[in-house]
Amino acid sequence: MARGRFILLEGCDRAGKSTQCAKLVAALQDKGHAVELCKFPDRTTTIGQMIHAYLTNAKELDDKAIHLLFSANRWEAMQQMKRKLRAGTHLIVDRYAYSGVAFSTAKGLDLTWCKNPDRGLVRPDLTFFLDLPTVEAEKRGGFGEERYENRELQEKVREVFLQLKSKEWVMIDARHSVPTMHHEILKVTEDKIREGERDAEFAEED
Ligand code: 2DT
Ligand code: MG
Repeated sequence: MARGRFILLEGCDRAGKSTQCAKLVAALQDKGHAVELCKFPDRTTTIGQMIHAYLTNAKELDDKAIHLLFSANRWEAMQQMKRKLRAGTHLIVDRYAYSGVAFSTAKGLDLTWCKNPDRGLVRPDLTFFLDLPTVEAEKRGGFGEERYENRELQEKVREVFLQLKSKEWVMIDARHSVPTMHHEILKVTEDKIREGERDAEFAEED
């Protein structure tokens, strides 16, 4: 059996990541795939509740301490994510370590220091970056409710994201309509899933 694929959607706030993740999960389920959604930060755990308190301004934390909590929130999910991937379940992931590095570096922490705690986490097989100019993000509903949701920081975050970008990233113009983006994301994801299935077949023939 083919290992599940780890599909990551990254991007700035209000780019439509959560909408696209939900649509991708539903479309793959419809086509008969085993697929689950993961979201970071996962606010349901004890660590996630501390992160939530910080993001909603109920709690103050040192920049390095909150960075490590975001990373710990990924590490605490690792065993379960690996088990699911091994069992053939595809994971659609809403934010991951790139967000961790982009936000903390934008706040002024050292880039290499920020990358270190996430070293060794399971790597995505495919990364989409939903790119949206900050002025467009600001026009969308809800901007400004949580910590980090201001133009100055968002612009820096986007710059760091674009600095982290590798040639494997699939760039999605988030100014496009929801269905247009979905169509493209689904097509590239299905190609990646087929590639994984082909690799598994060849491995069996060996
Ligand atoms: P959501 O709006 O997607 O719930 O994110 N963030 C996220 C970090 O600073 N570091 C991280 O490692 C992650 C995963 C981005 C809430 C905010 O948390 C930021 C926005
Ligand atoms: Mg948010």
